[in-house]
Amino acid sequence: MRWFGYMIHRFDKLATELPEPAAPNANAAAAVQELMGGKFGEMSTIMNYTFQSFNFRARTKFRPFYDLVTNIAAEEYSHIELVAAAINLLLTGTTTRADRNAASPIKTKASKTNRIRGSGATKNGADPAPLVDAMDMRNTYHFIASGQQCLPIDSMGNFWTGQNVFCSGNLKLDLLHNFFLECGARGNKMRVYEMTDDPTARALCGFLLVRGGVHIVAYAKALEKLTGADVGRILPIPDVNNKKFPEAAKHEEKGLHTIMFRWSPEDYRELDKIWNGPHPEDGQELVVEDDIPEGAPWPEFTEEPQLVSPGSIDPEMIHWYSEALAK
Ligand code: MN3
Repeated sequence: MRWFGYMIHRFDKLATELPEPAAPNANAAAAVQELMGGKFGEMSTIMNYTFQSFNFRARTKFRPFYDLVTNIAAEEYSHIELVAAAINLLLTGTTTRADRNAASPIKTKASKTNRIRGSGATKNGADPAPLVDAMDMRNTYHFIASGQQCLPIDSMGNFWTGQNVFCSGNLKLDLLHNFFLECGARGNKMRVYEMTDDPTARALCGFLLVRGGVHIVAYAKALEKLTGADVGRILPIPDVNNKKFPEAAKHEEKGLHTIMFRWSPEDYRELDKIWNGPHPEDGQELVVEDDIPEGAPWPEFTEEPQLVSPGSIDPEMIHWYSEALAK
């Protein structure tokens, strides 16, 4: 098998480790959706840079710029994955676990309308509603359209749209857009951070502030190399340094804000023509690393039987699987 001929090389790892939520938190998950499917979310960054890379003209002449946009597009995949994992961690356990297929009848709290005050019992023997808590959650798609999982939507439940992709074909304009997109994304991350003190959401925002910060500096440097303008002088946008956020500062202490990873074993060799010199905010030297980060394991997401998620499995298949494992 020849690994390096494939277009996409995927690893079953997350970009960074996410802690368990302090408690299940569906409304924090709804807020974090902005970082997935919002106008400035990770779906927008990946699709903007992907389309710009597909459409890039005169690649030989503008090789460092092509390499930069294309390489950053690859990193954005890991950001979509990480946002998904954070949302799914926050949603796990947000409704009462109950299995309608279980031998004994499901025992959960009664729905609000049928509840007998202070008893947990229902009037007239009404069937309990294990998803009743979802009635008060900001995003009911999480419980109706998915099994308490992320969707390609923003924090208000609007589905992501290709209208968020800007791809003018003019390099200066596209780079200026990308710089603006990353600054807008940064503003959104900061505000989601300020909305919740949940450790999962804040770890996500902290990491994305650092890696998104790399992309802000990358597009600033690209505009500088293309035009001579000193774009780095207007940073940070918005006007708070990443080091003010503890979950971002811990990554910057290890220099994560100075590294451009090369997301290919063979290609994108000219990143260092743009990614070089001092970081515009703290003056540390920028470096291209030829290896991608090791990553962290995906969390194991518990079954949610009240949503029949993931549902049952053929007993013979379980038997076959346990036999195969025993060998
Ligand atoms: Mn990103």
